Amino acid sequence: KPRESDGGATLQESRPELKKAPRFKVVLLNDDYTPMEFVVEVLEVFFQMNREQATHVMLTVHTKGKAVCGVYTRDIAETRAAQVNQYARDNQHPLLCEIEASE
Ligand code: NFA
Repeated sequence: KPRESDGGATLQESRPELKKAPRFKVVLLNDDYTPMEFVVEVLEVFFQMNREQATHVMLTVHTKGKAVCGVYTRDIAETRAAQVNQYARDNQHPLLCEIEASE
C-alpha cells in the first residue's frame, strides 16, 4: 500500500489514507544554575513522571546537555514547553525547554 499522498491517482489504494499528525519532541536543556530538585519537580508536574523517571531524565540532561521529556502533537508540545519556561522564569531559574520536529 502506497504511503505517499498522490491526490487519489493510485489505483491500488485499498483504504482511506489517514495522515498521522506530526509529532514534536519536548527537549529539556542543561544549564549551570537550575537546582536539580527543581528540574525533578518540573518533570513530575509537567510530564507526569514519577520521582525515579524524573531523576533519571534530569541526570541525563545534566550529563549529556539535553534529553527528550516527551513527544506530542505540535499544540501540546508547544504548550508544555511554554509552561515549563514560564514556571522556570517565575522561579528565577534559567531552565529552558525547546521543541523539535520528530520522525
Ligand atoms: N546542571 C544543573 C546543576 O548542576 C542541574 C540541571 C539539570 C539543570 C538538568 C538543568 C537541567 N545544578
